[in-house]
Amino acid sequence: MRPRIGITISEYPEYDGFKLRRDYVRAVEMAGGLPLLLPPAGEELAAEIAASIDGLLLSGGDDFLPELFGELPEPVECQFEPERDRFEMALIRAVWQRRLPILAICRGIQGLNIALDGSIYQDLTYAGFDRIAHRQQEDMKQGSHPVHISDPHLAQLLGEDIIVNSSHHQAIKRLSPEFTIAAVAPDGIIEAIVAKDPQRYAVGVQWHPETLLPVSGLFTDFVAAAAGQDTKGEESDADE
Ligand SMILES: [Mn+2]
Repeated sequence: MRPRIGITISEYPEYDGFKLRRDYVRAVEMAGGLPLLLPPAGEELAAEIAASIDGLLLSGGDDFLPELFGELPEPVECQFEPERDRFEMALIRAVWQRRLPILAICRGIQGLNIALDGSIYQDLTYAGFDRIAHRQQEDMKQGSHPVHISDPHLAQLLGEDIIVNSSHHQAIKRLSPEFTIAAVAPDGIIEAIVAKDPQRYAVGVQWHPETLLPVSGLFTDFVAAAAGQDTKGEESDADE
């Protein structure tokens, strides 16, 4: 049986529906996972949904409401997904409690950080970060800015100095106490985080590995963790 990978999806108010770029589904499938889409639902369903998956992939999307991290809105242009925000906060905390593997992409890394007591910059330009274009003009199939990866496990998978794609105007401000910085851009923006607890698999990246081919090592590593084959060698399969 393939590990069941729950993938969060975006609100699509124009259609009174939901949407997801197919790259996420393709990457999970190619990495050996069973992709299952998780639309925003009632917060009270989060625990039950967490109990029915083996790993959580937090996909990209629009901006988080500032009230979720205790800030008033700044005069910046944002697009919000309030229903999705509420559901994802509950889902992330339920999945965290179950200690399931998590891979968080773009909006996902921000949500993971917010749900576990971190905060984000509401707009990088407004916050004074203007040295690097984190909203690249290039196609997302190619990279645009460098990141330095300091986490040994991610560096082994991806390399220490790599070029990533970038399509975000927000980023982590106050890091959640549950995480360690795993990669930074030259302007100091946090581009990846990993769980402090080595017994947990939780990786967040600010870039979009799902659009890069061949399928990123991040996905195979995450799906293997969800399958219970810990690639870090710190947990044994016999634990369950
Ligand atoms: Mn970036």
